[in-house]
Amino acid sequence: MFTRAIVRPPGPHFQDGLTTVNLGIPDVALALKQHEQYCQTLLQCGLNLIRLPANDGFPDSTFVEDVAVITPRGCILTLPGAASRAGEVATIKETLTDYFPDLFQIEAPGTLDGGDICDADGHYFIGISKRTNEAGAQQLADILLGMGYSTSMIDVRDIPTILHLKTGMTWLGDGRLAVNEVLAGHPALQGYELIHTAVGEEYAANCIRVNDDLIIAAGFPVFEKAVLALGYRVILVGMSEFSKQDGGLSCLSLRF
Ligand code: CIR
Repeated sequence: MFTRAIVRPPGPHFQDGLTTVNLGIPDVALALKQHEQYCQTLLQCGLNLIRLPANDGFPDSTFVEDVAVITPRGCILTLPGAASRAGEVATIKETLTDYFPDLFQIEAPGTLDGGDICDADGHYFIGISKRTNEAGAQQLADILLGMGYSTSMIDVRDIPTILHLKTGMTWLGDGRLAVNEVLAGHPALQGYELIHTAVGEEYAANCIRVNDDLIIAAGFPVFEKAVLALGYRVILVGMSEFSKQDGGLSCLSLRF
């Protein structure tokens, strides 16, 4: 059960952040509107919001998910794999310390982005990606093991369409994962019910289950229909401007 979420709006230079996709330059005013719609949705789901101020020194800092991994048993500060993002951790540490006095920390030479971590009810899938290296993944696995959790690693480095593990999969609860085809065959995912995204709807695989609600990106009708048919209470949020910067719904908040 989540009660809180940390969010940070995009700053005036949001369009200067990193991207690997060719979807055009984001409209910052529209991104701000979409961010507010996202915040209102989390409020509607019953969460209290901890709103950090925009930090224009870090154009990707609206993607707060990447700087920490929060579990019910403790919080781990990450060390983002992109040099331009490593400094974001210091800008959120104080806020996290208010809630988690004993923070763990991923340390060099390890790197790790929160977007590579998928919590499936106490089993943590850890993506090894262009951002999360093996040393970072192993440090996190050791910390999670110490907390009594289990982990499995999924290497996505050779999948060009997947920046972070959660670009391509989400834990939906109830033994289910939403997945892109490129991940569906991975041995670590066997035993789960897999909800496949349709061709052309890969972006929809990044969604967020918040207590009784499932927040999905607007504009993916096949996926929407599939999750509605499974009985989820679905809320749609427009994500066009964040998708241009490789960001998905999960990236925009730290929920705990
Ligand atoms: C980046 O490349 O780091 C940002 N433009 C996007 C980060 C998206 N975060 C995520 O998937 N957790």
